[in-house]
Amino acid sequence: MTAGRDSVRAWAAEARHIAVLTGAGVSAESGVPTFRDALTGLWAQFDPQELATESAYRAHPERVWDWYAHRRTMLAKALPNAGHLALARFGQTHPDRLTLVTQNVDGLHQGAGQPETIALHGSLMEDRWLDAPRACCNSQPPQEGRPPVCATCGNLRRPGVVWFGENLPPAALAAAEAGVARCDVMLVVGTSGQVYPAAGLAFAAHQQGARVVVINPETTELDRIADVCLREPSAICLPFLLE
Ligand code: BJW
Repeated sequence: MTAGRDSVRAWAAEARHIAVLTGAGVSAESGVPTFRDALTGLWAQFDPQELATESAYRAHPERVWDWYAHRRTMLAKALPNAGHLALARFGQTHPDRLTLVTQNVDGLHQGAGQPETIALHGSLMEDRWLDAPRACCNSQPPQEGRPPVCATCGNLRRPGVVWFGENLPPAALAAAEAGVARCDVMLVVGTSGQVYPAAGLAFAAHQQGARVVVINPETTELDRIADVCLREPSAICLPFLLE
């Protein structure tokens, strides 16, 4: 693997279509914690099975709702960083040449000016009904509470994110797959590549012959299919590659 950041910059400039898959690391420089970083990642402090599954929510709705409420509060202070902004500027300048797919639920790509971002794992800033809403759920606003509940049937609001064991939004996954199918360069940025089906998008790009570039200060599960691994923070690397 001899190509470096200058080669990748040239590939990006020449590419017909670039697919980008981002993960939590792209927001690390905005102060948003990742999941799996050994010291600072959310899963270093919390057990995902006790927080990021539907069964955990049904068992302990207050605990899980509070954890998400805390993360929402933290996120309210976060701003897009130079990596988000570089991607957004590229998308604005070359709207037909970019498919931006994120696993992040923080809305920072959209906030940077890329509203077409495909959000595979939902949004931390939204919520929805846990069970299919009945007429009573929609005819009156949910009570204030933690979590909000329909006063008539007891249905709960839940965070609008995708938990383990849940299907990804079908339209988002289909749009991501279609964008990847068009790409000749794929940037895999700030993700450990451990979570599927998102990580499978990089394998699809590799199998169709696209150049795959991993941007991450650490090693990842996807390095073995990468043409190049750039061991840099994304807020430094992406502006160099795309501007
Ligand atoms: C930097 C940096 C800087 C730091 N610059 N980089 C196939 C094989 C095996 C398992 C499965 C499979 N298919 C499905 C599964 C099961 C499961 C899964 O993948 N499990 C694996 C973990 C083993 N997948 C699912 O359950 C998915 N659903 C599904 O497949 O449905 C079908 C189904 C139905 C029924 C039964 C089974 C299957 C859903 C996955 C949902 C993931 N949800 C979460 C939580 C969202 C809500 C919340 O926020 O609380 O999504 S988990 C968490 O991981 C979050 C993330 O989006 C996701 C990915 O994490 P990410 O972004 O990669 O973060 P990290 O922390 O892992 O990595 C950060 C990286 O950044 C690191 O590498 C750093 O080095 C780097 N970094 N600073 C650049 N400055």
